[in-house]
Amino acid sequence: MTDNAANSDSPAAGVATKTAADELVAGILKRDRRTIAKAVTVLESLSTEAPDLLQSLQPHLGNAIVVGLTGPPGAGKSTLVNALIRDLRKDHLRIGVIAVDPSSPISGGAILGDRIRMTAALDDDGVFVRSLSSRGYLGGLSPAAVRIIDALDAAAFDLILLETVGAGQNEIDVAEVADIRIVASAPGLGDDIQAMKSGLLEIADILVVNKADREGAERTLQQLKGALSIRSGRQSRVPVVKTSALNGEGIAELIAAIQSESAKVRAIDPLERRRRRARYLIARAAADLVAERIKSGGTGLIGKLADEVLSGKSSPSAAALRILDA
Ligand SMILES: Nc1nc2c(ncn2[C@@H]2O[C@H](COP(=O)(O)OP(=O)(O)OP(=O)(O)O)[C@@H](O)[C@H]2O)c(=O)[nH]1
Ligand SMILES: [Mg+2]
Repeated sequence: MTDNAANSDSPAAGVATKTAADELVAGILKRDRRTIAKAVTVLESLSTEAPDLLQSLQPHLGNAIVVGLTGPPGAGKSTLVNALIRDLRKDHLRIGVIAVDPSSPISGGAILGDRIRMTAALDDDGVFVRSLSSRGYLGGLSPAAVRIIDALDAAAFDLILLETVGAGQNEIDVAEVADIRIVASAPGLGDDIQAMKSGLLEIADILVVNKADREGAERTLQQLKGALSIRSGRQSRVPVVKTSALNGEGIAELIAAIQSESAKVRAIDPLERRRRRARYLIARAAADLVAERIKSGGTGLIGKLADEVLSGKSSPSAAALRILDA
């Protein structure tokens, strides 16, 4: 993938991309499905019109609520998305879906699977689904997802469901850009609770035990409740919902939990919610840059601190703080 944005340096190219961006925005505001798809592709691949498009979208943002749905591979996230779409459409809510395809070997076939399951809604103008592959994004997967959120927000989707596998940090990060975070688990994934570790429990606003129709669901539910009960503050009050995405059990309760969280999100200034996403993107970029500098810097302060960490005189965090304060 190349960064075509560099081509827009000449004044003529600037005018052309501005016009192209305005046309895209006009189509998005009319909720034209093909234009939305085109705009999403422009933002996904950061093509020439992307910077102008992002700017032109700004006055039309702030309505959508982004719901991150994450959890171990095979927990039933895509099936849950499908079940949620089915029920939410009964209330005429417009639903956008960004599915970050898993690359895990456990569910290697899921890319096609997700498309097939979700295409049930493809002739419905109130639903838009885009799958993103986990690799090859200029500037990273999370920034690509955040850009796409803007296009779907302007296209008046009320809820944007962001499905990611809670496996690597990048995927958890994607869920961090959400206004509401749902973490799904299911019995029989091996290490039930273990699978929820690596920070997943901590980020959840709503916990789901899916596959309620399977043996062991009640045990997983009790394990999760047990894990929450020893936590304090907000985490101890996180609702745990048992669902069967296959037969629809518990989906109404899950939607009620989402609505209850949405009410809290609506009380926050939309600009502040978008600023949080921007801060997150800057923090990510900063972390990458700082790490690169530190890893390549062998002399000066960094070299001295490396020796101190090596000898046990400084801890890595104490050394990091000294670099930030320098
Ligand atoms: N019995 C039962 N099976 C389910 C349920 N929900 C999903 N499944 C099945 O579990 C398998 C995985 O479902 P997916 O929806 O692809 O799971 P996922 O979490 O999206 O998986 P990845 O995207 O690969 O991480 C599929 O075979 C589903 O049919 C459920 O409630 N009950
Ligand atoms: Mg999936």
